Amino acid sequence: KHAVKPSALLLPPLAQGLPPRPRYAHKGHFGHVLVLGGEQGYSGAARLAAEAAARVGAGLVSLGTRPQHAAFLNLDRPELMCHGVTRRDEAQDLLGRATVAAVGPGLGRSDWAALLLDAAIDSGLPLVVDADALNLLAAQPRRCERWVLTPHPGEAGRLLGTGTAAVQRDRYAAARALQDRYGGVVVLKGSGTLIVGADELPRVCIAGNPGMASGGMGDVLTGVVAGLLAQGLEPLEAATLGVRLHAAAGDEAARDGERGLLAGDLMAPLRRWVNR
Ligand code: NPW
Ligand code: AMP
Ligand code: MG
Repeated sequence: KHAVKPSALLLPPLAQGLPPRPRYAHKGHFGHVLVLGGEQGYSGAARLAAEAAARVGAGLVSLGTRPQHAAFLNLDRPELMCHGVTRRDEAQDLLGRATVAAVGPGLGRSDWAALLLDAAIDSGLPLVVDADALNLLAAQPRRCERWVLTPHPGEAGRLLGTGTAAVQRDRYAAARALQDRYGGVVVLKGSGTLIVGADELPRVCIAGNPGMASGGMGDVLTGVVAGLLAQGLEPLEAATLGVRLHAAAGDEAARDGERGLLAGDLMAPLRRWVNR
């Protein structure tokens, strides 16, 4: 019933998604990612997503976060532009300068979080929606064709109202149901990540490893997909290539051992894989 297209298992070479950079290139050619997230206690998630977007080649990366985080979040990564956001017009101002927004890493579920998600949806930009933005979406379902949703099985269970176990019993059916209900492209994460677009048979990524079962790993994937969208890839291609780059980087980083693998360890391998 949920057959996988045989060619899905024979995905094209990793580098095929991104052309070589022209000699005359400047940062404006590679898009501007805005990451929205980083509630008190979870600022690291937004920081990881932002660095990952930069590591796969986005021209510019900004962060919109709680004002108390803006001053320190880019101290060890000054390439990132960090802004405190409290009001809707401040979010709109940042969104107006971005080409892609990634909303959700460490976002929390407060009124502030809902304000940032609403502003991102209303911006008309291509979006990556992850983590707490998915939990907000589960509470107030909406449909959009411009977004890539990246739920783990727990978030998928909330989005479908079925719980984690039902999602894991039939991951193909769950990914398809998510796409039917919410639109766009759905990435159902976990071992054997599925990528589903409208009218498409699911694509599956069998790379990656259990070392990647550690905090912040999904936040890195969010940044990777956003960084690829910023460079002009279509949502389904950005999601597919993003999942594969993330898994390949995770497998390279796991050469030092699966246990103790940290999300930040993927940054250097990501740069190598995106340049292959
Ligand atoms: P169970 O227990 O099996 O029913 P949550 P979160 C399930 C931020 N972070 N296979 C599992 O459910 C994020 O960005 C910040 C099966 C599990 O207990 C978010 O904003 C960090 N089940 C926020 O924290 C680093 C699976 O989901 C539950 C599964 C909350 O995000 C950490 C957990 O999910 C984090 O990224 C699988 N493969 N994967 C930082 N450094 O700032 C997940 N589940 O309750 O949505 O919590 O994912 O930690
Ligand atoms: P999150 O739960 O949002 O932090 O996302 C975790 C990320 O790590 C997703 O991209 C998962 O697919 C990946 N991941 C976690 N555990 C595994 C595993 N056992 N095998 C492959 N990938 C994994
Ligand atoms: Mg996550």
